[in-house]
Amino acid sequence: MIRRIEIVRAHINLVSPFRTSFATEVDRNLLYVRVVGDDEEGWGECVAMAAPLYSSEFVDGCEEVMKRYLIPMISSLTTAEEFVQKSAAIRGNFMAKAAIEAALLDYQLRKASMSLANFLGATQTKVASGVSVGIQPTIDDLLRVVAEYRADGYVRIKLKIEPGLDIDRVRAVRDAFGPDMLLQVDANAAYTVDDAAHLAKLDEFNLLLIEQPLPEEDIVGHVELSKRVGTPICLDESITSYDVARGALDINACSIINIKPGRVGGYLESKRIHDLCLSRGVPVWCGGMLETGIGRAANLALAALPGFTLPGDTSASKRYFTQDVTTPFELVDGYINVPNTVGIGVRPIAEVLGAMTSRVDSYSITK
Ligand code: OSB
Ligand code: MG
Repeated sequence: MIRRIEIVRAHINLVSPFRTSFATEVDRNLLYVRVVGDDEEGWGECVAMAAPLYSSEFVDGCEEVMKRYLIPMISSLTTAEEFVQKSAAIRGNFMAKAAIEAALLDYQLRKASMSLANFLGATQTKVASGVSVGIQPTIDDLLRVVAEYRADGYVRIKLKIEPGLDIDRVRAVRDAFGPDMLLQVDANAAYTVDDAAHLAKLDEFNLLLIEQPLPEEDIVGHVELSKRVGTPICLDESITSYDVARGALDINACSIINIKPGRVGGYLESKRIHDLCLSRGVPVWCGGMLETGIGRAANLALAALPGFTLPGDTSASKRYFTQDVTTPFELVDGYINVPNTVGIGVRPIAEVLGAMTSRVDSYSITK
């Protein structure tokens, strides 16, 4: 029986600033959900950023939605599946819902002695890892950073781009690392459909994909862009649910999807999107939101499903943090092992989390 839900607020620094077209992140403002039962507990990580710059959600807003609307929906016997059904009445707020769903899943799967990977239908025991490279001050910096990640063993490089820091950056990396390196770009919605001819200049670099070139709401713009650019278009921000994914594929807005559990409201919804894409032969890959080990563990379980045929942004802990909150995830020959014990397979290390924690709020479950 679930006795209480805790919201744990904490802080962690990134090993280096991460610049995208929308912000420069130097740290993570963390929110964990802890489901505490009689003899088991479950953990989930909220992926929302401190400010609503990637999507409309932000971490303090997620906490407010959790405490006012989502936690009151939970009773002592609520399952993750029931929570997803009930919380559908609350519109949007995917990242807030996903963190609670993840904690409930971890809790119930631990009680059932099953791993999240098995529960979701994983077919791999390790997943190939890519790395997302932030916008660097200069091309020399970029080449140095990419060389370091290649030396670490990352099998795919993703370059963040924005208008003015795009074609030349990609050309420099392609020239330096050769035609065989798996390479893709992510614009985080920084362009408009009028930039189609400009983005088509990326076609000569044989990229795996261009991720989210246009704004979240401009799904129809991506249809037009897909016709004018040869490189496959992949959607990230725009795909907020199974229904949106189905519609985007129906109208040919994209040919690849980045699945981020936080962005679509959870692992169960992610699985549905995966199954849809697998049935249609559409490749998917697992995105990231600079998660610590709690969110990373669950993402690795998802990324082990058979439709995840492209390397994800599931990088090793040390790419982000000097000391992760869990046992660190490590890259071995370009792969990261999928946790295969029970639930998400990891727990925060008490002393590490304790030192990072600013506040814990506890909500008793009495119904
Ligand atoms: O667009 O994929 C993105 C990080 C934060 C917010 C959005 C994105 C990203 C990344 C890094 O690209 C993914 C990761 O390594 O976790
Ligand atoms: Mg992205």
